[in-house]
Amino acid sequence: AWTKHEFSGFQNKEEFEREVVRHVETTLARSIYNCDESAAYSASSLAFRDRLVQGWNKTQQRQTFTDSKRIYYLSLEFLMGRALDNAMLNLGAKEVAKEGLAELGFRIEDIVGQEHDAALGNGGLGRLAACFLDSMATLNYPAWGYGLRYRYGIFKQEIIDGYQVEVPDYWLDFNPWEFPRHDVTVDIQFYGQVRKSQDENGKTVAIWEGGETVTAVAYDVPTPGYDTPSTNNLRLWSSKAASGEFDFQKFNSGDYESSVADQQRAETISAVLYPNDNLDRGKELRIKQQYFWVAASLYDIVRRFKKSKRSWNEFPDQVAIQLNDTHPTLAIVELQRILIDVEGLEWDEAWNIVTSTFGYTNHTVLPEALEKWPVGLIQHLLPRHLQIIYDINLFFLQSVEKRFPEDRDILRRVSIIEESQPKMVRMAYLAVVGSHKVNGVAELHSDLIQTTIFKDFVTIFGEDKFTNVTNGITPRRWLHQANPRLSELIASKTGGYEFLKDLTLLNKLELFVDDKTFRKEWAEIKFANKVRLAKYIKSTLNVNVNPAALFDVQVKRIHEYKRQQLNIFGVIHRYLTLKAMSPEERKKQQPRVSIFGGKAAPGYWMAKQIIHLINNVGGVVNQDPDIGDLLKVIFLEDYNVSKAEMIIPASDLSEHISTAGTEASGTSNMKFVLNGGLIIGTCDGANIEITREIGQENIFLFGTLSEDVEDLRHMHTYGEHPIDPNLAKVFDAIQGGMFGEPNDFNAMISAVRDHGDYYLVSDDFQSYIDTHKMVDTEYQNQEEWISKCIRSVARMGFFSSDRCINEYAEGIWNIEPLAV
Ligand code: 26V
Repeated sequence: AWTKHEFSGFQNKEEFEREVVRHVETTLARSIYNCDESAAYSASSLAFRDRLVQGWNKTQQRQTFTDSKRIYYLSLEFLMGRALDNAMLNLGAKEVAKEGLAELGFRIEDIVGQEHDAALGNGGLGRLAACFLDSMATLNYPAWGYGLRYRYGIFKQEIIDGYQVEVPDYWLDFNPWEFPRHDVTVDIQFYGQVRKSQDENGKTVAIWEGGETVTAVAYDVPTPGYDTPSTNNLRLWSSKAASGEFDFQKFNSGDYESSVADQQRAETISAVLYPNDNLDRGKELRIKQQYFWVAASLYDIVRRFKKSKRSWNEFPDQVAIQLNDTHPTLAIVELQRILIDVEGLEWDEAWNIVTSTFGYTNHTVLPEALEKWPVGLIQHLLPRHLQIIYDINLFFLQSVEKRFPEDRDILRRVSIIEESQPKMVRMAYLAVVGSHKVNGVAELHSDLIQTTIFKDFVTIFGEDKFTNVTNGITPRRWLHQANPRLSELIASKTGGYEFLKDLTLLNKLELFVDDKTFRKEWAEIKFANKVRLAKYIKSTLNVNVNPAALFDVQVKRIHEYKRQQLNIFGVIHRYLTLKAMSPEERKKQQPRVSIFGGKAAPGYWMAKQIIHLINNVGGVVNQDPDIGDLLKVIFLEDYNVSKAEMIIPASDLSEHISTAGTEASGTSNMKFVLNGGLIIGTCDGANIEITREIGQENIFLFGTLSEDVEDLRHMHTYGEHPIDPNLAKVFDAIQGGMFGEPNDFNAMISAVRDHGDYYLVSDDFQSYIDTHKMVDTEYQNQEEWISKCIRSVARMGFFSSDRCINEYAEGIWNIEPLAV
């Protein structure tokens, strides 16, 4: 009723139905009388795809015609989730599709539910890239995403006997959202040798020759903006054997097997997404992926630039490249190589162009997550690139030495080459040296990188090179798509769906905080979302949960720094407390459902133990007749984007409880608040800015501050540190066998008790428990709770990824929207 879409995919349901029927009968070659949900999904997608392609072609033509500056977002991960629902909403034709599908005998949720998630990412970093694509298209920026077309996305998680088991995610069986471009290919070279030679002017040039070649094939995915014809391109590269490499000689001489093996080896490069492992070190295939993708993308970008016949010094006026973490850092080296070895520019001129083109976003300060590659491996795989890295480092260190002759240690500290055994290339340092701007993803995180890992570089390059761009989320997917009823209610109070394009309009909701019917509808929507999740829990886990209980949710990758162990220890404490109460006393307690979800990296043993403990606790608590509805513990299998869309709107309270200073930003914290849930959290990442925006009375903060973490860790190592007494009782219960074989959890307990409690679980335990008590009390006052939720949502405008993209565009990319 509130839709006022300027740009619409289908005029009416008849038009949509005609297109669906046409695709069923012609593209799918099936009878409409034999059309099941899967076929209806395929045909609906193809119908919408046709509409997307129209806007897409126009957008690309216009970008070419106006020859404006483009932004290229290089990311090894794009966690897109489902595309059909998003296309329907962005094209303003979901209502029409719903009615059309109903006439054909389908419910739209069932059809949308047929789609397999595009899960080409690990977590926050990959989902951020997907939100950015949505915002860049919506704001009409001329932007391209570049990534890898993995045959297998992030693994699927099964829980068997309480343990995580990984299953491959083969997702490409039928994917209507990609367009293979078999004519857009790039040959990528690996290995070989470098020879010095003289060019016609007698100048010494490097020639990289020999080795092997793998071909990159482009697959294009249209990414539509909301309520605009702008549709940008996400180009994903797939690897295949270069035509010369599929050795016909071998083939003909009967060596068929080794010829096929060569082919498979080439295809391996884009075969599988790496799950963030516990330690990010040294896999040759991973660096091959990085170079393959970066080299193909740069070739494409340079090819497009050269068509304009401009001079090279105009390159940074036409091209901005953003590096999503250090994964694409070789792009810096590759562009320098192209400019000096292929295009014949002088080093300094080339380096000026390179550094003006790149921006680098850092997403973590955790030392074990900072990328380093053995020098020997790069030497072997990319011999010319290693020479260039050494030259970049030489010139950089020379300039540093000149400016800081008195600092005897600085060269060792800032060198791109770590003089360890073996020597390593520090990718983050290379990214800093090769970019004109470096940004963190929340204020605290940006401050931390400037005072810790990049401190010396701030001294060398000056403060202006370092900046903050606080992350954001797209309200189209994370409010309108995930929570259509709440979106509609907001639209009815803020003057239509304009807030989806200008999220600060949410502030109009504050006027209605005391409006009785509004509040009632608000509460009904939350309840309905909880009922839906309760049904899902019943159908998948056969556990009954009471939708009137407080739903307490922690869904994110499992990692010690995110502290799911703190959460489950807190749940055990709650269970022990309830068990110790008299039945009368128990009746006064606030019923809770503790909901967990998330994947552990396959090689991260401790994370897998945490999942096991959560499941074992659920197994005991959920059966306990003393407890009933007072406490349920749920682990939802295979958390992913489409499940997030169901879970997040059903939360009353969500947990963002990382050890202060470890979570760069977090983005699910924003999604939960935007959907009318409150959060319990530490003073970490974007929690701090969320608090500033919504008011500290609307958030449950607890725990150590980041500036105190180091001292506490020092005390753990060198001083006395008695364990928190309530936590000790929890450990006793586990070790007494209350939740299965106690030895299974020795390592988890030892990490806290005997090995320095690096993540400060014991230090924060009491304040965590106390804060949960406050939550219980406040939840009992539903009227006040709802007021807090409404006020919070009203103040969340800042966290739109549209604001975030505008900041990148102005502060880093120097690029403007293209009028449509
Ligand atoms: C990677 C690894 C790799 C192995 C060792 C353990 C470890 C720990 C963390 C990471 C994260 C790498 C980068 C990343 O994904 N950062 C996330 O980026 C999000 C978007 O900016 C942000 O919201 C998250 O806070 C941040 O963890």
